[in-house]
Amino acid sequence: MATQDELKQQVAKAAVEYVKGGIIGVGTGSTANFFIDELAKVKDRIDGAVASSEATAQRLRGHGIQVFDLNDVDGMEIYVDGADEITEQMHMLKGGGGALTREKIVAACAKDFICICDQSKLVPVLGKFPLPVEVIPMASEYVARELVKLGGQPKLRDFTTDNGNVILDVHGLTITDPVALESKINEIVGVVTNGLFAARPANVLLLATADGVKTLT
Ligand code: ABF
Repeated sequence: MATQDELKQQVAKAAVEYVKGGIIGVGTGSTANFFIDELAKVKDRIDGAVASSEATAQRLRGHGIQVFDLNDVDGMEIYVDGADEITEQMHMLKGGGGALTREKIVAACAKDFICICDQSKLVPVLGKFPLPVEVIPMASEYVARELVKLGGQPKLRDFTTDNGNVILDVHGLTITDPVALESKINEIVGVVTNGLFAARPANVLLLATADGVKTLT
């Protein structure tokens, strides 16, 4: 039976099929890292990449892939990234790695979001994985109180984002309407972004299973 890392590698290889050229948006996390390693093998096919975190930028550069500033790029055909949870409706919960804001920005500039996951990430309802919310540091206590009113139990992560902000991980949510909750949390003053990627869901889910990589669209 394949290990979780082998599954991640399989799905990373499958994602390379979607790389046709131009500039590629690249996510963050262990599955995205496998994708970067596979992307390096076809780097002559592309002009470069836009990274969703400093860690990803460093790994891309380490492979000799040119990293572009998002402001120097008109748009991208694809953004490839993992998720902490995803539903069959393609709604995602992301940000366990703390890069949610840049991930959402880079994803917004891409025509298609290709989500790469192993089968453990596919869930019927989002929320078992704590929902990350990036917050301006001075607002963290206020935002935490507002999140409690929404039924969550926020915990401050011991972490500073690439943008110099903090993250509240919200436990105890059963997210039956991710589109509505994404917008509601974003309306709290002091919130930069939350880890629900539902208003802009994935276009393609490549899911590594024991029976091979499945494609959901
Ligand atoms: C990024 O990486 C994040 O949004 C998500 O938190 C994480 C998934 O990491 P991994 O691929 O290591 O499980 O996509």
